[in-house]
Amino acid sequence: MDGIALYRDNGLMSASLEQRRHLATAIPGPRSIELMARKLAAVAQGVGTTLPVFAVEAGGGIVKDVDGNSLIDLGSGIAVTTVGNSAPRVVDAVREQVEAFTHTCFMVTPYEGYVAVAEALNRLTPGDHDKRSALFNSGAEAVENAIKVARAWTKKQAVVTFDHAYHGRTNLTMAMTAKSMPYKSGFGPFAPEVYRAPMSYPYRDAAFSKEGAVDGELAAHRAINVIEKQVGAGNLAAVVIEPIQGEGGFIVPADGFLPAIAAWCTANGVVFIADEVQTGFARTGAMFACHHEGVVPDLIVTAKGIAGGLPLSAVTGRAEMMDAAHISGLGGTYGGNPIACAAALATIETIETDGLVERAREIGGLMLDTLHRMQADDDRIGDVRGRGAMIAVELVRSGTDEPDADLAKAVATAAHQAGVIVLTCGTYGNVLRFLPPLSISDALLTEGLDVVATALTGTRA
Ligand code: PLZ
Repeated sequence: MDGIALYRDNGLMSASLEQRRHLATAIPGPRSIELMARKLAAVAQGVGTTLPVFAVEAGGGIVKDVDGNSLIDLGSGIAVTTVGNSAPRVVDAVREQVEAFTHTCFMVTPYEGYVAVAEALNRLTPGDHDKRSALFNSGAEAVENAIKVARAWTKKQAVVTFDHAYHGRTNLTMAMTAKSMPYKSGFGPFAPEVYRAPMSYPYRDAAFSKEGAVDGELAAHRAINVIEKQVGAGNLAAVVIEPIQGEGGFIVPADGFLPAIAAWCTANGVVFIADEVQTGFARTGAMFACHHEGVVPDLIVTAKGIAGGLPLSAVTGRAEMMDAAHISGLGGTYGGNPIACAAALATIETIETDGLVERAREIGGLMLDTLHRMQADDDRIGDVRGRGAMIAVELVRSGTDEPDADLAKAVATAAHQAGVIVLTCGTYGNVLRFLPPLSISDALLTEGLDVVATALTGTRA
């Protein structure tokens, strides 16, 4: 059996953790309830919880909780455990590294793992130009560093991001993120020189212009017009965009939108930055989402799926731009930690050797089929969209395009109670998103989607 067939039939890790949904107690069970009481007493309430169960073990397509419940994982810890939780190669690499050394600080005494990760990123990211990479800890930190590089290279300051964008929770990335609640409200003042342009959002643009909804170049023209009039290329260091918006609602821009924005940036001396924190590393059925439209970003920001669950992020880009930051201008104590780098190398090897880009495409096909069938029977599914293993449904009030956040919440909660981890997102909070680990079997994935379908039908009663 080839690599993918093994994944399809059994999921990865099937030997050590039974790949079966099983409810031993109600969700949450008594031990989770106890732990939740401790959490409330010890952890700041600002740190929220999607599912009130505490995890003890995870792998393949399953997350097991403290009460012995086994849940189907359609969230991957927000698009992180793409190769699966505790993926075998990652576990071995981490174990070996943790026994050798845990930290020296790459800026003090460097080590090979960091360099090898940079080489892999330079090889795998779009474009065959000369590249350099720098490693950090979180997605937000990498986004901030991409802006530092763009400003150092262009000697300009302004940054453009888009409606529905999400780039993080630090001060600069809060300014770049669109949605106020819960990300920004009350936490200002925000970093200056951040401007917002209109996104191509086919499903919602259709309300204004049927043509504009499907014509990416037209939507890009609208955005470029705003950028030229409200900012001006002469002031603009960078345009930052998620090729498929994540937290904003899995918004796939109309074909031609990304290439047109990228081309405008190139023609105007503006650095084009792709934030592939959520879309990167095989998630969308390509190693990076930019590949789908042949877009070559100047800088690409990666994190999440890069290291199988260990905290690591990166900025990769044109050598001349990356090297515009002066010596010691970039860094941080933990950036490119050796354990995280070992995990990243094992993750990349797993994606490449086991054919996980292809597996993401298969998973996408299966999800789209199922969700389109659900949509045919239920006009509250306004839109089904996404690529690869990054698929969502946008829920609306029957017969309208009015967002229905209550419905999304009700369906997610019912799915949770039935033992399926599913996440919501979207500017309007009305999107159910599916981000299964690529280590899930077809059977578990199908069962998970069935549970969601039953949860949706149940809300009609
Ligand atoms: N850029 C495109 O999706 C993180 C956020 C979860 P960090 N998305 C999940 C939450 O509610 O905090 C994300 C992203 C894109 C940047 C980030 C930020 O990555 O690793 O969370 O800092």
